[in-house]
Amino acid sequence: MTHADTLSPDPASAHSSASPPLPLAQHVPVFERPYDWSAIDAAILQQGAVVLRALLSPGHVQQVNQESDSWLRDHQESEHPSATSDEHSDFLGRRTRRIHGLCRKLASVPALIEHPELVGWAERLLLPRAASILLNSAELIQLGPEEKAQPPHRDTEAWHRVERSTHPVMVNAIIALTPFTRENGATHVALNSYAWPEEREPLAHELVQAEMQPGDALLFRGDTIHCGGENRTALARCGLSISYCAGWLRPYENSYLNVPLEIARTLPAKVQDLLGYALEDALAVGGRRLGLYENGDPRAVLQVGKTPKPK
Ligand SMILES: O=C(O)CCC(=O)C(=O)O
Repeated sequence: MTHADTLSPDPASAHSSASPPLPLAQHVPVFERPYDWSAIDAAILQQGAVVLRALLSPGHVQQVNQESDSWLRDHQESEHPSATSDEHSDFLGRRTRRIHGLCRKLASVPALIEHPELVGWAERLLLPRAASILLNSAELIQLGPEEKAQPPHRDTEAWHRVERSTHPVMVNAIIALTPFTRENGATHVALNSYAWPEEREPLAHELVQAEMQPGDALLFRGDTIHCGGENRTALARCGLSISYCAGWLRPYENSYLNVPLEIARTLPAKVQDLLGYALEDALAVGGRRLGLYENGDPRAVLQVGKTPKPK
């Protein structure tokens, strides 16, 4: 099965001479509260990305910012990319600080990981390709002054053998915790790029920036080409990326290691599921079970006194 069999056509090339080509969207589609989720889902599936105004309240944003500022202040030497290669460190950004393991570092984050609107959205987009969803990563991104633009990429490149299709296998929500502006590196997005051939790279005018106010969120399919922009200001641009993937994929963030079992035990049940303490059970649709603990349900390990011991 090729991409062309399954994906919407490339709007720049798919029209015959009889019908004029569709103009490329100049802006990421924007939705205000009350959200029309069927229109939002359709826009993301068809164009790749949307901006939601005011997903989080100002109070919520303030709480996350207070917690992350305090963590970053108390851990000056950590949370810089200590990536596996120079190339990867360049990709992550030499002037960018990234916090992982947020469930053990920032008290407000578990509620955001299980945010009903985000989880509902992720399930609607991902469950056509899986029996369950997982947290792919929860990452606080502080893009520092003078940071360079990231190379455009698809998050799904991580799973380079998985075919792109009508539904993605991963979705990402980047929540603005400061303004996201053209000058400070608002995320660039190539709309419709989920349907492009692998080798097609975006032209400069095909990358549109998602300008946002604190509390707004950029929601996109993980196979949409995007990148952090260049920060030409003296202040950091801060965002919280919460991404989800199909339950049969290996997530980007290793939550079993980043969130120790004794902390996982204290988290809400839905967050535990999203961290991987639930089976991916595809028996009913002709698949198998994944994520077993001692041949059974991994939830067993969450009971106090059930610390895993080698037998
Ligand atoms: O910071 C951003 O705007 C995007 C970050 C991103 O795409 C990444 O780190 O992979």
